[in-house]
Amino acid sequence: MSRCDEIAALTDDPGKIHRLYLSNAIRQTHDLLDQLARHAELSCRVDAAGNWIGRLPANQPTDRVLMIGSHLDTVPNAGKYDGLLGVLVGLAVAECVGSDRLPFHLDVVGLSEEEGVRFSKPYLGSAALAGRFDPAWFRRKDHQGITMREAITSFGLSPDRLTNARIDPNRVIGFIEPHIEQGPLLRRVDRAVGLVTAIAGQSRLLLRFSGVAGHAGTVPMPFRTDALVMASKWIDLVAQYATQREGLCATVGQLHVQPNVRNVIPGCVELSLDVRDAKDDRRRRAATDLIDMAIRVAREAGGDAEVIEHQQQPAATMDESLSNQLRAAITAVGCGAFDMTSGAGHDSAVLSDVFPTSMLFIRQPVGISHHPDEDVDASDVAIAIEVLHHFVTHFQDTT
Ligand code: HGY
Ligand code: MN
Ligand code: MN
Repeated sequence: MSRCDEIAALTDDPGKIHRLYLSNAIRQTHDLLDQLARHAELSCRVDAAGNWIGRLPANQPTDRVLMIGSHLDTVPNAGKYDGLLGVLVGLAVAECVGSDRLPFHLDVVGLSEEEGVRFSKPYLGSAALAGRFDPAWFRRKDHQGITMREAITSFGLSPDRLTNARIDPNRVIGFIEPHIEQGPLLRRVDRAVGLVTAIAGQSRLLLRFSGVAGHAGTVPMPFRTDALVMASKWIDLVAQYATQREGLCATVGQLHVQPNVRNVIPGCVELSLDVRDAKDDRRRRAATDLIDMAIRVAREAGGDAEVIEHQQQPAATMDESLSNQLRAAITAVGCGAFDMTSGAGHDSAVLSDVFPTSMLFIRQPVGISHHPDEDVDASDVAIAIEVLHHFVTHFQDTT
């Protein structure tokens, strides 16, 4: 818990918690993790995608590896635990194993970019490990106009080596991601930890509403084609649509208004749409319906709406054998197992496509996340460490 506090102070935005992909705060976090991990006799490295990896070597020659970890980046004004806690739980498990060592390497992984804040592209670190990194992403720019290629280079890494970050799936016994729950369910069912069996899919879109900019004092109301008025009508419809469908979440979280001036009618609005559902067909249908609604609203107002970008992450199922062993470990430490679906996205959704992957959720007393009030009880974290220590020391490789 004190390590979480210490790393929370390593921020790109003084007074708030924010660790942006390949930023100074991330570098400081890597340095601190290096110190902690080396003290526990882990060997540390940062791969070409900026993932931090600390290895507790196996007790005998092998090239097989079990990975435990989560992401190190955060949303702006974040809490202390989303992502980071999973990395530090992994480190604590390696410390518990200590000199006993295991018949496989134990890699503690701090993934570099999960939230997608810097380049509007989530899961970069896990995509690199999975061999799914698309070189076209190098050209994406952050809000300062810095390309991903430039950011990687100025962090001291080599974009041309990025494909080397891929880990051969044949060497991977499994990836386990401990993570705070980010919701209220475990508190409601009174469980310290939960076993994630599936992760909801996501559609992340960028849409543009186009109208006509003009003078705020001279264009009479009936003659306006105000892009922000169109966007506002549609945002309300998005919320109504999702509210009427159980299991569906739809969020407009980002707006860029042009010219964004107080005395000019907005001529153009670009906005994000985030759609989630555990069922991919329902999510896809919702995205299509909401796009159609945007076009209709815009045309009725004399303007236009179009989709600029459409990213998707399908729903993911966790590995059955790993999950069964995690469930057995939860029971072995005296807790009741509880299976659940994750509404939040995680690197595990990407990794589950290539490695046996499973997730352990840790209860949150307030059930709030992506917010500075994010919290977790030390006693629940201790249980998660105990579960994973039991899991790694009793692990049966069935791959
Ligand atoms: O957006 C998400 O679900 C995650 O927290 N990255
Ligand atoms: Mn998050
Ligand atoms: Mn997270």
